[in-house]
Amino acid sequence: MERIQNLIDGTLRPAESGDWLDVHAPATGAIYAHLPDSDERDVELAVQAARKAFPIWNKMGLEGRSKVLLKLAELIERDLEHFAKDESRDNGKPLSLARKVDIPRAVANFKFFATAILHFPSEAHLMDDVAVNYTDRQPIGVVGCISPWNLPLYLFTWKIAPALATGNCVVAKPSEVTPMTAYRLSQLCAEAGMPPGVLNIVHGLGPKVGAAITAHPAITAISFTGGTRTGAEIARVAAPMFKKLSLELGGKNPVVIFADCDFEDMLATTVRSSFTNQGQICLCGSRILIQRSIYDRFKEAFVERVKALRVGDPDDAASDLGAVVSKDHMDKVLSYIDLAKEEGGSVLCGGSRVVLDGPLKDGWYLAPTVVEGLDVRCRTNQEEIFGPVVTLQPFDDEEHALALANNTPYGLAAVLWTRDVKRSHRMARSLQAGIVWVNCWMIRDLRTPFGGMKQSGVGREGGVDALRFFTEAKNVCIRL
Ligand code: TXE
Repeated sequence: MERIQNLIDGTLRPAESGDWLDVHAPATGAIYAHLPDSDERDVELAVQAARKAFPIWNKMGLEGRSKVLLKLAELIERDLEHFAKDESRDNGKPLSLARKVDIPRAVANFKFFATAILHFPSEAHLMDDVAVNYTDRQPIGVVGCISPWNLPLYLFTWKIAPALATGNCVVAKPSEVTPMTAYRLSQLCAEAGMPPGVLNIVHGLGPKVGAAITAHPAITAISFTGGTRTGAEIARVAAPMFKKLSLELGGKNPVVIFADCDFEDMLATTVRSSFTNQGQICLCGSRILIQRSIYDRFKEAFVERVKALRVGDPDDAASDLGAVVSKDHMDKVLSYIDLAKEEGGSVLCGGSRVVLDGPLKDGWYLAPTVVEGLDVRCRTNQEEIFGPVVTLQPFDDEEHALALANNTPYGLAAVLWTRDVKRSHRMARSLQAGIVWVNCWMIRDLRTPFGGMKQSGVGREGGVDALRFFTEAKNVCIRL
């Protein structure tokens, strides 16, 4: 059975503790690998290596760093099929999705930031006959990147690529639930020409490794994506240490459907925005709000489409949904379906575990589930479920739609369906969300600011925002 290793100071090595944790394949429920059960000793070694590497990495300059990151992108692209298979096995997502979205996006993250850094502008401010100011953006030093299990390599690289491009050295922790593709990446760093210690990957549990990264005084900035509760814990420890923090947390995203939308386009996209990656994307729309005049038409057509979705072997190209990421997570989602019923909801389709045949019989599969009849304030409509479960609610007019859409503690994304241009502008301004998609979903331009309002997070990543987050701005003022 394969043993995943930490990457510290350019060396692949086990945890200092010598202990191992199990890695499961969600498709079968079986243990298929082990990962190091690291702790603060491994984080300390990683920090020391990163500090040592910092001047070397900076001396390579923009061009030198850009070349290494582009090479890394090229190597992932070369091994795309292996990466996609590993991602699907580790996470349970359909192989077709890993091949089409996850791994190409990891490649794109490296390419984007490797070139963005070459075009990163700085400002100058001239004061008449007095002085000139310019902004010098320097790397921070050693930064921490902590990532989740839903889009493992995609989100891991979304953090480490800008951190490295701007000249920082990184101590990174992938999710213990899905560590495999970050390990594969660590096997390519030397081939890409990355000096030892520039990127360190410490595997293990959040409360041990993640907490040690958060508390380490030499790690002065932390980029985190994960649950809101974990984000609050990180902020509790890091804020009094005055660390820079970027927190990308959960969502409870509304999909607002007006009667004047392109119905067929909306229907097909809403099936995707509900159930892609088994609903385990922070950007999935989990509360579908439908204008009352088309509520019944939508419900009938949507439920018919959802019933036709195939839950199956992630390796089978015909599977629309694979397995959810863990048994714990499956149980959590099932408990929310029970809660929805207790709260008075009617399950229109799905609502249970799916048991497949043969070697997949113990895998963690859930039927895509649609619930209606719930009040906006109930827990099912307020808390993040993060699985293949959506609720339907009718609304009367724009004002009512907004009241429902904004009535959660979250504010990550919103989807709006209408052919009325003026309404789309009005609604987009008033929806409390970091991103509003109008007549589309999941179109991502890496130059745009990405992040959430309210309990969906603090700060923005992507494009210039990421480059700014991972640098310290210094105003240099020179007397004329
Ligand atoms: O995430 P955690 P979990 C949501 C989703 C899900 C819930 C819990 O609703 O059901 O969060 O998921 C590390 N200090 N999202 O528990 O624990 C952990 O090891 C530092 C939304 O799996 O937040 C992992 O690497 N780090 C989300 C990372 O944090 C800690 C994606 C995220 O795991 C830590 C995932 C600690 N004390 C879950 N404890 C999104 N926004 O996309 C854990 N970690």
